[in-house]
Amino acid sequence: MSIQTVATTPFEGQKPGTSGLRKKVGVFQQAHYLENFVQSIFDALGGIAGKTLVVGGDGRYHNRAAVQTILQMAAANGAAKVIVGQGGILSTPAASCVIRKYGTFGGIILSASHNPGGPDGDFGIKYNTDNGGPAPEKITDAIYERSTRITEYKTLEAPLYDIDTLGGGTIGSSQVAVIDPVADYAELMQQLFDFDAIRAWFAAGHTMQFDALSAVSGPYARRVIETLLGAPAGTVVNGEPLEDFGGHHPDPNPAHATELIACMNGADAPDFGAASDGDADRNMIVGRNLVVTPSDSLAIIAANAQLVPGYARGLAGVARSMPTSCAVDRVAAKLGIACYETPTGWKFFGNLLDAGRATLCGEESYGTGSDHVREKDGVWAVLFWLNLLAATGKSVNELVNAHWAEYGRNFYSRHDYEALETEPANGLLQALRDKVATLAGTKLAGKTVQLADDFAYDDPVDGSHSGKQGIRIVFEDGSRIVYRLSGTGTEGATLRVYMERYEADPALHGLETQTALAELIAIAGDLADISGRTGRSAPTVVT
Ligand code: VG1
Ligand code: CO
Repeated sequence: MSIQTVATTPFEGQKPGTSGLRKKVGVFQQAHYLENFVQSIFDALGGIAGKTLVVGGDGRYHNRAAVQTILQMAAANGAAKVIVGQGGILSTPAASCVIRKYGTFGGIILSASHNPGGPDGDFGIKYNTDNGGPAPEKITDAIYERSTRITEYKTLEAPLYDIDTLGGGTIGSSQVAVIDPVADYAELMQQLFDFDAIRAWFAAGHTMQFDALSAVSGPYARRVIETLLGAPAGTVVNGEPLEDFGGHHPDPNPAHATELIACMNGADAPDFGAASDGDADRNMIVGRNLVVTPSDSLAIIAANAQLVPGYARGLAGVARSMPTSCAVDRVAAKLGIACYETPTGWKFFGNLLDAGRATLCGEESYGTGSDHVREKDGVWAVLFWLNLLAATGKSVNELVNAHWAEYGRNFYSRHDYEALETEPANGLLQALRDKVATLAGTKLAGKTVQLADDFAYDDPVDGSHSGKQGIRIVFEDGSRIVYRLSGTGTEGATLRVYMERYEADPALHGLETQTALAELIAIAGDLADISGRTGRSAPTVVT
């Protein structure tokens, strides 16, 4: 085995987006492409000599090959040790858990999350720091900067390492530990939730369907929900992680998790339905004929956290991304705790969690989590709901309706326009940016605009500034429209339009969401001239 220094030239566009670098598999398969990015990570960190890294991914196509590349490069760059999930598998929250538990320098997570997989699908890579969370912008900027100037990378000429057999070994002069990808995570879950109560809930005959969408949550959900909590075998469906997710689009929302929705709307639906995404950091919570919006889920979790052992001590604060509905703000106000509003992307929660300012965090995009790790966590959210069901004896529908009765309902929807041409999409956003300066105080379709801006965030912990995080239009009645471009897509541009309206009157809580938001949807379309600028008469995905 010898260390090779390979000459290379920069690739364009190795700029991490909302959550790491995501590209088509074919892009990653180009000679030197992955190597350039991995070396840029190592260089931006000041080298990894003597350090311990965690490596794993969601098992999608190219995961195994990428793990081998990273092992060889870590060894050539002098890493003391690499901890790898067996088979190259680690869900995103499990990777965060392992980094924290073993106090490693950081970790590399291989995933394109909810994006489809397979040879024609997407692949992705991101770096997480020693707190277990996604690298903050100053590090991702440094990685990108390095990638634009890279001239060489180091790798080890070595046979493929056996990542399927548990245990220790060496590659070059680095140690390798192949670990059970589920064990540490399952142990952490047992510290947070009332497993006895949930076991009793299942033993009493309650039923559940967890749809893993053939992605990485399968092994985690099976071990925790079936093995440890005693749910019958078969509770977890599509539980085998497949390289192409069995053709599923592994995004847990009503548009993509159609099998689960059909099941939960059926005559003999189970009591509880849930799904998770490609890398198991997202979750969807479903009752009979009811999908709980992620924003409501965050609010309900916050409002009932005292029922869950790991959170019974109370919440330091809560945080949500800007486009996420304000439902949790009402809970925070009632609890008398802080509520932070951050830009989209989990990396912005890290400082708040580290500083003990927030205990729970959430995003409208089916992401919920807490200070137990530094990623959003799909299986954790499902266990939280199971704990609430077990502790209250109530159904999902009862919990949601009681929440709305107490706090009012924030009707909420996101409209995605996918695979737009980049130029017109950028033009649409720029035109809005130009408009917002003069919108406050004016009326749109009879509604007075209270605030209009391009959201910017000043991190209260380290003072870092993040601008241009989305156009928001807030009306005097508290309803909102938000526009932003996705930072995780791999094809053209994706425009996301978010609409929210608060309704206090319980008599109106049963309205259908799109009906309840019709006025705002019309204003959003007109203000941005969505159909004129994009040529689309309807969104691609409505959630
Ligand atoms: C999307 C979501 C965002 C989430 C991000 C990563 O980003 O909107 O809330 O944090 O995906 O989630 P964007 O830039 O496409 O809107 V995951 O599960 O893809 O790591
Ligand atoms: Co994900």
